[in-house]
Amino acid sequence: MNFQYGAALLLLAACPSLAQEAKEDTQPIDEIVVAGHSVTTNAVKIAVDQQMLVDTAMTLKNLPGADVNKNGIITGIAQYRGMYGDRVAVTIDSHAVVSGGPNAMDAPLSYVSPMITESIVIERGIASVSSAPESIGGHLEATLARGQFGGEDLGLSGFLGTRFSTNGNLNTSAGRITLSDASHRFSLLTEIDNGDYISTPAGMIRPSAVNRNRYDASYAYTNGESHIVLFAGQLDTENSGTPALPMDINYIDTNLAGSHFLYVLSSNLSIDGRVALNDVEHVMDNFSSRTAPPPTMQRVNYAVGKGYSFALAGKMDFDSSSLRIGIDGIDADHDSTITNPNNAMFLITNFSDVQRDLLSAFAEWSIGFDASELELGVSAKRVDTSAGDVSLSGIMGTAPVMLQDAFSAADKNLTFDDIDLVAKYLYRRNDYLEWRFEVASKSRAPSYQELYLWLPMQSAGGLADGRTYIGDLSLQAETSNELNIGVFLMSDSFSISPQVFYKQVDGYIQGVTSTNAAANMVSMMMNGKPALQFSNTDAEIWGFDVAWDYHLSEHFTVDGVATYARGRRTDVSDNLYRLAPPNGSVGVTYRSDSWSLGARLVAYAKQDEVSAVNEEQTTPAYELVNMDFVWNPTESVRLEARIDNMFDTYYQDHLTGINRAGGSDIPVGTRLPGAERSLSAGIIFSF
Ligand SMILES: [Cu+2]
Repeated sequence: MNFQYGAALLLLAACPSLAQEAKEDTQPIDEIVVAGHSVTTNAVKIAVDQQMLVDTAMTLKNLPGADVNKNGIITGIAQYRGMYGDRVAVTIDSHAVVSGGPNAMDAPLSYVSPMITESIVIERGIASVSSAPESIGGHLEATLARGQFGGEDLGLSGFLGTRFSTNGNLNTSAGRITLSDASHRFSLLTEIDNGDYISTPAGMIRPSAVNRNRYDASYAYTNGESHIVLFAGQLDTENSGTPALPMDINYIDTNLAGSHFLYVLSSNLSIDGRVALNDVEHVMDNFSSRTAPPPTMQRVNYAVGKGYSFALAGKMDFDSSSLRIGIDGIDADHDSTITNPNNAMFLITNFSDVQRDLLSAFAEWSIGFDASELELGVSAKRVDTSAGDVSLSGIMGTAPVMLQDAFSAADKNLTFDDIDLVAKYLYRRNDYLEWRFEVASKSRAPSYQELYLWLPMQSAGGLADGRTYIGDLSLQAETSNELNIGVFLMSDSFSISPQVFYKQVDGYIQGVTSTNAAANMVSMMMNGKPALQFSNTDAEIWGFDVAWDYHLSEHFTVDGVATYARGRRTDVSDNLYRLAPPNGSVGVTYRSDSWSLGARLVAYAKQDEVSAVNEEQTTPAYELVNMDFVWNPTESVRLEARIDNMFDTYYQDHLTGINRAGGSDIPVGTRLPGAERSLSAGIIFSF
């Protein structure tokens, strides 16, 4: 605890006089536009619907600090500054989504199909306590493109568009129709994604097909100040490949519904709230999309997840400050069963009646000074978890039965109480210079897999290291004490925004070689290696990221980003698993009134700071060149074309994972290569 207060005092003492150089506001002085994404000291904003890709998570690649752990073509897990998975909070229209797959096959960003997603905003640096209750690794907010309110009379608006990529005959088509006037808005959205196997310079990746439909219907009302939105939606994914995982998606069926509102009571008092529910029914298997193993080894995993999230907050505005107080929570239930289609006796309850309920109360005070802004936040969180008894049948040996008996006898009702503290200070020195200092202590209670995985399995939230894991009922929450310092410098033609960060993570939850003899016996039979048990270790992560742009002339811009994050254990000598290697890009863009043409060089360094305990393979460095062209012949028509990997380079993205699927051109155990030279084209008609 001393660290937080000490650092906060140090921070305040180091800040220049608060009253210096009066300015009207302390909004970010400007934004840097890199590859069409805008970067400020506070946030990175991506216009997702303008990106030609099928997996929205891929928009995170090569943004300052961000990347994506990719286990399949639509199974991208957000990574930010060395953290990923449950550590990074992803919200959709400020609602959390309960994932159904114990291996994160339906990671939150798989719910926002790219052509119907308006934007993703990454909170740069440390997430505010009001953004998401658990956000130790940062926060991303995705917004669906549900259209705008209209004029006095009811009118129709919307779009219809399709994109095609030669590689894998990948097609994404989407449309929106909105009926709206100044106070009512009714919208229907749909996107349909289909594709075959992806080709690389080393051959085809099997299975890498994609079949996904997404639907959303919404109604919104506003009186100009207050508003309410109601929505219902569906995700329908079928037979999609996840070659870095032991099984592929057979189907994912998710229903989503919810509402959020803002009610302005008076000029200085408002309340806002939200509630959303979703349920997921998911089947994956290891034989229908990839080469089937022998009949005795075939598995079907049926998983369901359901739950809801809610929040209620009030905001009071005073002369030069505002106070936001609220509660939020996420209740999630999970069940997962594994069977063998060739053996009616075989059954494992992987997760049984698992519940994880989070409740948080927060207060956030924002104080505006002449040239600066201070935000102080505190949140108190309680996570209650429980699990039912488990069973198994049709399995040889006494070790699994010992694990089952031990798990059934144990107390599985657990409670985690934690407090998060966040302080952010923004200082605008003048029109050309802005500083940002942030300090926080953030926590995360263990995930349900980390606690309740009782039989060694690979259902580890998408880690995809090929190891089998068991949970630990005595796990504690992990706490990250962190510091973030940023600066934004600009002149008439040049802007740059570097940030440095350091996180000390106490109790960092990570698999370590198990000492449980029964678990190790089961694991040895499965893959010849002992199990890894989720354990509290210690770690530190540090790094920097930067975005810059330079306007050569009215039409020509050069821009770039660079990201560096380094993570290692501090209790033993090892590196953290699956961190993006140092990477960066430089692009040049020519923009006229109706068209633009850009070329971008993307470079990733080798990654040899790998985790020994996860048996992580190193990856060599590579460079790629991509080009894109956009033309608006009229206001309502957008034509797009893209070449990815122009020189047909063979490369392996360190975060793409190792192939686990037999019958592919890529040998099992080899890191999956990136796509070969691919041409894409699209047309979008707006009305
Ligand atoms: Cu799955």
